[in-house]
Amino acid sequence: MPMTLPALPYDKAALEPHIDAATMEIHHGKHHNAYVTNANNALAGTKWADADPVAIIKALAELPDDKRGPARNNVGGHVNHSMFWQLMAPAGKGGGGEPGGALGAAINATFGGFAQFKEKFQAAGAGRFGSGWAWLIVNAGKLEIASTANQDNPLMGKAIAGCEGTPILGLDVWEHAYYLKYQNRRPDYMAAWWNVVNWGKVAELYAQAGGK
Ligand code: MN3
Repeated sequence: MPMTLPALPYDKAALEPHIDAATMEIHHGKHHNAYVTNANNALAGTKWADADPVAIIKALAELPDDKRGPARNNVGGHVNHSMFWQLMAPAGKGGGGEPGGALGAAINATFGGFAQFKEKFQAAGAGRFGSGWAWLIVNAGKLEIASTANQDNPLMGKAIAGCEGTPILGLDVWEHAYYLKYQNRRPDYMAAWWNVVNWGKVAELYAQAGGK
């Protein structure tokens, strides 16, 4: 089956005031939708047309030369955004707070505490020049913070993305993710975003990724 735009798991206004409804509507309905359309157009008629999007971005090296760039950008964009919506929830209703359990313990052990983790994660987002993503990944069972350019994803591997591992948390730092409400103030957007992070989902991904 070709790729399809997944529905948002909450109303477009549900993340207010941290992420505004107009941004969510355009980000999901226009930007994400364009990645889906462009990905399907690029891969139509190839054996990759009906493949699992995650499998495609893990296998970019195997794609025909003329499909690799479009797939990197557009299947990457589809995978990244499909995950991003799931990683958020309305503040106080699944969003915000601090991670507990094995994930909370691993964050404390790896980064020295939740506050230190947030600081390092935001630094990765602030340090990404232009467009890209900040990530918390599991690499060989260990937590790492990374960032990628454009729609690259750590699952693409080090040679392409500059880092490798399984992402369990990702923050979109493209201007389209925050410009309507925050204009040039990316740090303010990143600081507000913690109020809507769905730590239950992150913990689930941490367990699936073999975090320990
Ligand atoms: Mn985006």
